[in-house]
Amino acid sequence: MTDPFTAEDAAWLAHALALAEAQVGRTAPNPAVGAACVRAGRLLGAGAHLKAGGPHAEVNCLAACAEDPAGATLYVTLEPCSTTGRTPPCCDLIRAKRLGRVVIGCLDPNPRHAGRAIVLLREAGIAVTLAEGEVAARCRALIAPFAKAIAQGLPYVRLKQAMTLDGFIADGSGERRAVTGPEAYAWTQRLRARVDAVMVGMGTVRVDRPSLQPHLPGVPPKWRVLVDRATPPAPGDVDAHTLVASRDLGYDGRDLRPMLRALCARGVNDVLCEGGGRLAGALLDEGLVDELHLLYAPAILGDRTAVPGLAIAPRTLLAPLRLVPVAREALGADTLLTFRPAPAT
Ligand code: AOF
Ligand code: ZN
Repeated sequence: MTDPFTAEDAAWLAHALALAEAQVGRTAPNPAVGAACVRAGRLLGAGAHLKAGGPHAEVNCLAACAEDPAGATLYVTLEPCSTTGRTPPCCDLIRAKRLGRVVIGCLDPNPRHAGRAIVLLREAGIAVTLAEGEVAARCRALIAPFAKAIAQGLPYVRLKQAMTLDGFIADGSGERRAVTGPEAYAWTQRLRARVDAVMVGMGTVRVDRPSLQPHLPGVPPKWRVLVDRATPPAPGDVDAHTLVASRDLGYDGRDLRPMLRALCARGVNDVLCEGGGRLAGALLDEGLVDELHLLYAPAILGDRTAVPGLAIAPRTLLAPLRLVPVAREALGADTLLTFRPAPAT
């Protein structure tokens, strides 16, 4: 008999999920995970995984319980680990603390653990429920970058481009000024805080000198990845948090895939590309992009010398690069459109 996943379970798991979501962008190369321990509708304790190499969410949650959690239900957004990594297996702790039931948000894509907790815990007489529905989908979405990195050795790639309605990121003057407004800027800061690294082409560094760091209190610095195809970085472009693609990631000036593999091997699961147009185009042409965030300002340049934001290899209307819309949002006067590339047919 498996215990059903109830509406009350969904609410407690959502509580654990909120704790995990607050840690996104801080736990690389590990996933963000949250946990809550509940008895008879009452929260005994909760916790999240705060840092790679540190205690897992289950450990922090059970340590936070003011009373003995024996017989209680543990809600955890990711399947508990079952072998020793940098920290001991959480399944052992769950057994030792004699929890009565464990509700799991999603299975661990890590082959060391995948599905094993369910068997191990049930063998120990602990009821196990796998979440379903919307909250389960949110638990999976939360660890999508971790899952891709584990399965493919490649980071989850987000592409952000702020453009005019006719798809330009700058006019032909060679100067760079902000295309979109303050709300879009604030949104970009929050996105940067959630990823593990921010990547740009050297051309963008030359004209823009972006700091690429989220300027938000309490957010640790991110890797800045400079993709140097033709232009080498100047000493002033590089700081302690900079990775130069040719120097640090074996970039040969052409194939981006091996460069991204090397970035993943450095513990980056989630990377945000912020331009320029040719790097964005090359990532799209190589099929390396997982999510596109296109910010459109209500402005048109119509200038043939202006800089296109998505310089992919030209296609025809019969075979354009197809995208699947995911979300639309107004950011002040600007519009944020989020897409995923359509699966190849
Ligand atoms: C975490 N935090 O809360 C959970 C994880 O090297 P370790 O011991 O930290 O183990 C990392 C693996 O543990 C990770 O790849 C994932 O499969 C599993 N679960 N990891 O960092 C957590 N529950
Ligand atoms: Zn664990």
